[in-house]
This record gives sequence, C-alpha cells and structure tokens, in this order.
Amino acid sequence: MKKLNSILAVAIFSLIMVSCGNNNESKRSGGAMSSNVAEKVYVAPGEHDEYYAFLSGGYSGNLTVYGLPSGRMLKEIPVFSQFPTNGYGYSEETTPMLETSFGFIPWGDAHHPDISQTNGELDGRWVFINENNTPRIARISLEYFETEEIIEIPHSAGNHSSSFVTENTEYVVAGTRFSVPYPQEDIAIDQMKGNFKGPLTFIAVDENGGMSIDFQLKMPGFNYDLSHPGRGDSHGWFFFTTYNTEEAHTLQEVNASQNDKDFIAAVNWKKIQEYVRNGGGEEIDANYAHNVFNHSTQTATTTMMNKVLTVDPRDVEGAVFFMPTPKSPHGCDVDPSGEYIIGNGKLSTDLTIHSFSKMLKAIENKDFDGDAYGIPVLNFDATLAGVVKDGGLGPLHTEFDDKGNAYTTFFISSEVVKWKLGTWEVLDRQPSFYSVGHNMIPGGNSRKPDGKYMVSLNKITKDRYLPTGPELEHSAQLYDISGEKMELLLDFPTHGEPHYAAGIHADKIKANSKKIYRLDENKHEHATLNESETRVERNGNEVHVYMTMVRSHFAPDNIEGIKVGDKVYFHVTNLEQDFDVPHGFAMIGANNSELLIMPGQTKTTTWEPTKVGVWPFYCTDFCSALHQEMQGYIRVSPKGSSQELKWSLD
Ligand code: K7E
Ligand code: CUA
Repeated sequence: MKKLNSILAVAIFSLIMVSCGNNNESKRSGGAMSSNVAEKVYVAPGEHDEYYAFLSGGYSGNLTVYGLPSGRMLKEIPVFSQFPTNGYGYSEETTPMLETSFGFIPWGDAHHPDISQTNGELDGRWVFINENNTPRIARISLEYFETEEIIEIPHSAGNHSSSFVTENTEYVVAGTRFSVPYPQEDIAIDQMKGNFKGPLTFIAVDENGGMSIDFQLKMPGFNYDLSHPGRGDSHGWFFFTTYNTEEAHTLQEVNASQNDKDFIAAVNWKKIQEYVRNGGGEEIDANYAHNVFNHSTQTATTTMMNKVLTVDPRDVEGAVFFMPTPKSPHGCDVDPSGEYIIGNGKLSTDLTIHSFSKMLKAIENKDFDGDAYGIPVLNFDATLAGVVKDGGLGPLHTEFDDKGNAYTTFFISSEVVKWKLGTWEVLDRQPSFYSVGHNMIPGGNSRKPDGKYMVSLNKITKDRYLPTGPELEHSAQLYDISGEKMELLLDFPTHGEPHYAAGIHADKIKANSKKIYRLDENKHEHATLNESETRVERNGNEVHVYMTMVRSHFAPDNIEGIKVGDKVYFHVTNLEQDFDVPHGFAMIGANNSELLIMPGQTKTTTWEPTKVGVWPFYCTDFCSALHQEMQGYIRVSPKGSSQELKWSLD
C-alpha cells in the first residue's frame, strides 16, 4: 500500500508539473529567444545543415530525417508503414517488405534508430530501427535513404530493447519487452510466473548489411526494456534493463513495482558467440519473415524462415549476470568510455551507475547475492560506481557529450539534467516543454559524441505551436550544449512520436548520397529501357503494360482492348537520368496508390477496371512546363468484348 501511495504521489506531482509548466515556463523561454539564439539556428536559404537527425516516427511506423540546427524536415522514409506518397507498401515491388508470419502488416510502431558503427564511431552506412508491435528490425540505406531489409523476430513480443548496434556492427539486438510462453503455447495467464520467458535475440550483420538471427538467449520471464552495447573495454558485452522481475501478469502498474530493485542483465555476447560457433545451443522451430529489397532488380522478396538457435544462459558459464538496479529502470545507457552503465529507475529520483571494471571484479570474486533462475545476481554495492542524487523525477534516458558529461531526461519533472561522469554532481538543468522521453546528441551512443547540440524529444506539445485541434504532433527542442549551461535554441514539431533519434555529422553521409538509379544497372524483370520496347501483353485476363515516362509523355499514351474484369499491371520505367526529375503515375479508380518513380526506376501498380468507358491516367509530379500534358487514355470495353489490344504513341 505504501508503494501504491508513492506511485500516486508521483502521478499527481506529474500532473501538477505538466500543467504549471504550461504557463510560466513557456513565457520564460520566449523571452530568451534573443537574436543571438536565432542566429545559431539560422541556416540561410540555399545553405545546408551541419547534421542529419533521424527521428523515429513511433506509431507512424516510419523514420523522419531532419537537418540540424535548422529543425527543417528533409524527408520521411517509409519503413514499417505503407506510404502513399511514393507507393511504398503498395507497389508490387515493395509489398513484400511488409510481410510477416502474421501476414501483410501495413503499419508499425518504430522506436529506436541507431546508426551503424566501425571501431565505435558512426560510419554513416545504415540506420537500424526496431518495430515494437510485430517484432521486427529494419535496415535503412544511407546512400539511398530507403529501407533495404526487414527481419522479423520470432518468439518475441514487444520488441522494445532494440535495435542498438555493437561497436563494429557485429550485432543488432532485439529484446522482448513482454515475457511470453517460449515457444508460444495455450496456457493459463496466471501460470505466467516461471513459465514465461524473455528471449533476447542477437542478429548478426554482414559487411553488406545483411541481417540473420545468430542466436536467441532464453532468459527468465522478465520485461526487457532497453539495452546498450558495451564499448572500449566493455566491447563484447550487452546490457539490458529489466522490469517486472515480480513476473506479475495483471495490474502491473502496482504489481510490477513491488521489488525495490529490478536488474540490469549483463550479457557477454562474445562468449555466447564462441559457444554457438562450437556447436552450442539448440535449434528450435520458428516462423518468421526475412524481407530484402534488391537494388539491382529494384524488387523486394520475402523468405519465410523456420528455425532459430536458442541458448540457455545457464549452459554458458560466465556469460550472463544480473546487476540489481533500483525502481523499474527504463533507460540503460553506456558512456563513451564503456566504463559506466547507467540505469534510470522510472520511479526514482536518483540514477544508479554501475562500473564495468567493478562488475568484472565482482564476477571474479563471486560476489553474488544469490541467483535468479540460476543466473548469478551480483552484489549491488560491488558493482556500484555512484549515484546521481536528486536529479529530478522520473529519469528515462541518458546521452553523453565529448567532455565527460551526461544528460539525463526526466519525464515527470519535465527537464534535462546535465551531470558529471565520475563525480556524479548535477551541473545544470533546463526545463523541456513538455515531458521529455529520449534525448539525442549526435554520436551520443558511440565512443565519439559530438558536443555541440542536444535534442530533447518531448511527448506533450500543448501551447508550443498554433493549435491544430485535439490531435497535435509531438515536439522536439534543440539545445546548444557547447558551453557550461545548456541553452534552448529552437522548437520544432516532429511527425509521429519520436521515441529516440540518431544524429550524425552531414559530412559522413552527404557525399555518398545517390542521385539517380542508373538505367544501365536497372535489372528489374519488367523494366522497359527504351521507348521502342514499350508494349502491352495479354495473358488471360491479366494485362501487362510495359510503359516508359520521360518529359513530358508516357509511352504508350493510348491503350485500347482492356476489358472489365481484367487485372492490369502497369510496369512503369522513368527513363530520365537527371538528378531530381521524378514522374508520378496515377490511374483513375486504382484502389491502391499512385507511384512516384525516380530517374532510372521501375515500379509496378495494378488496376482492375470496373466500368466501361475511356479513362485517363496522368503524371502526379509537376515535372516540366508541359507536365499538365503528361497524360493518356485507356479504353475499357465490356467483359467478353472482341475489341483487340492496341496501343500507340503518336
Ligand atoms: Cu523511452 Cu520506446 Cu525508448 Cu519512448 S522509449 S520515450
Ligand atoms: Cu511527369 Cu509530371
């Protein structure tokens, strides 16, 4: 009951904070917007931003790209959700990307983007992002800014402690947030305790980015909330926060808050890797989709996989330990040196910092406080490096700068707090507007953070922008962190809910960014690389239109002999080879989406005409002065009509 009261007190306090922050604080920040501050975020027309920031879209399922410091949104990259803007998830080439063992899923809940690393530094090759609801991880190319691969995580539920990468991108991880029967089976929910499991999945990444599940650790049935890799000396380890070590199955807001401490699980993945290389582990049945987009054929394929290697952590001596960590920790962050592992107890005011070197010593000395399901629990004091006292209320996530400072977000007291690694003293605090979740410093999740800017990713928008009815976009705020005190520079709205973000200096990406798809490399099976090869072919009631587009016409632009009941496939190739000359394709009555086709690209959409008549199609992208002339007609005859197929371009 005491526990319940303190939870209520926290909840009430949070309401007070949110509502009073609403009035006074915003005025204060308005006053601080001096011209000096404005200059710091001003990127003159035609100039480029210094950083890319990749913001998760949360329940939008996608990833948005922003420039910093301007806060300008540069692009939305569709990942787990259909995107009618360019036909992703609708076109025949891309629907396989959204296939899963549950069938075609047109949406997702994306949380944690993380950029690939080499030697602990961001290398700008790919960004990974997890899908929480239907457990998946996607890899996005930072040459094309397109999703190239999505792998489903079997036996997992709520893929939340994901998709963080090790310092040479050896692995990207996926830890289950909800413990579940492993493998799934029909059992009474109140039989959860001891019977559910919490699989942690290690997905190997090859030099081309290709993902494959290497092994799955069969952990006790706790909730695995967040994770981060070790780096430097702790490279080879991965750390996961847990909550609900009570294994409560109902009213978790109370029942999962009984234990004074939950755990951070320390996983020596190098040891387990060696164990499975030597034939360890057990292959069990699984059912999951592996979707790969091939840039040469411009087409995605789905492979259904049916086995996964599972490892019982108790079978690998010295591979997994639990570090007690107070109060249902959420964030689990590792500092740039790899020495400090920070657990942020959501229901605490303090931060708990574990020391990696002390952890090794405690393991060596067998300084254990019992075990949990056979996994040794390390003595709390033996691994403790320090505590940040009274940082604020409701600590969630921590990022780092290049000067030995850490920046922790506090959801309930709605602020970002800067503190010193090693001395644990609080150096500065700044309000965030309002209720910050994650924060992001470019490179802040690597050995080499950039200490110039920090972005706070806020849950509540309230009065920050012009009102847009009851539903608002979330909000991000940019701070200058180069000085002793943090300085708020800018507010900008985000798209969807940006749980986490990943930032990188633009120099690491921009030179590699592709400008066109080369026609001479287009191996799409239905590509038409020359206007003279355009044609229409009938196969029963399937009709394939091989069409090209170039400023400012389609070839062919008149087609006759289509009949009600046909299924028409438009395979459309954009013959342009100039940067930034897309064409669109829209067919009246098409019930999927339009296509946006970039230079050198081929895309396919379908149309099932239901009405007799003459029906137009047109280009949706204003591509030239004669864009409005870029159109054509299709004659649709009755079912069974003897009208023969013909097509033309005058
Ligand atoms: Cu704290 Cu999904 Cu990382 Cu949201 S999570 S805030
Ligand atoms: Cu092509 Cu408008």
